[in-house]
Amino acid sequence: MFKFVTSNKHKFEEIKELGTRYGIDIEWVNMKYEEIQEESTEKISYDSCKKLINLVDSPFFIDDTGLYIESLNGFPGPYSSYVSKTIGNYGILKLMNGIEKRSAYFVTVISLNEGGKITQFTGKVIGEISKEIRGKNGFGYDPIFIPNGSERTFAEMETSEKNMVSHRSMAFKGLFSYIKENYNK
Ligand code: ITT
Ligand code: NA
Repeated sequence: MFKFVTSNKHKFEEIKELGTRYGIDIEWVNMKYEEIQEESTEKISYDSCKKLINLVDSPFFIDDTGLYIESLNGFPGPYSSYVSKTIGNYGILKLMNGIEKRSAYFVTVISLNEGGKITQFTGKVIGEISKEIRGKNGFGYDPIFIPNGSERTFAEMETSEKNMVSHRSMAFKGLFSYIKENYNK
């Protein structure tokens, strides 16, 4: 069975919902690991995966995600976790006060380890930062992110709706296709 190493219960719940639809069983390894401070989500994800090779049985994967706000030159990007814990969604809205150009995107980079061989899968969703905090579902930046084509924030959607368009679901579709092809499930 494939293991998903994350300290974030919400990430696991999203992936479980997707896995069920793809007929792939995922086991949660609830573990917090250190992340290097880097510019690229690919590098952070790769490095974290590599450090876990001797700590978790193969095959396993991790998910590294960042929110990139265009008018803030990509901030918080690789600092998404720290920024969420410090200034949070109110802080982001304050920084964006008076700014009309509100486009932003989420990127997820999954790194899969199979016996020391690492493969990556990327997903992205473009949208905009809302003008107020809206919705109770989801986690992190979900209450301030409206994906293109919707009027609602991710936090105003059910998990299954978020999974139709989200960065994470796009990356996992890549992973799940790979698993189906290579493990003949
Ligand atoms: P793990 O590293 O243990 O998986 P984490 O919550 O630290 O969990 P990330 O570093 O990938 O995960 O997340 C960076 C930040 O972005 C963090 O504050 C999350 O709350 C936020 N985030 C990640 N995915 C998100 C999503 O789908 N919707 C909203 N916010 C998200
Ligand atoms: Na993380």
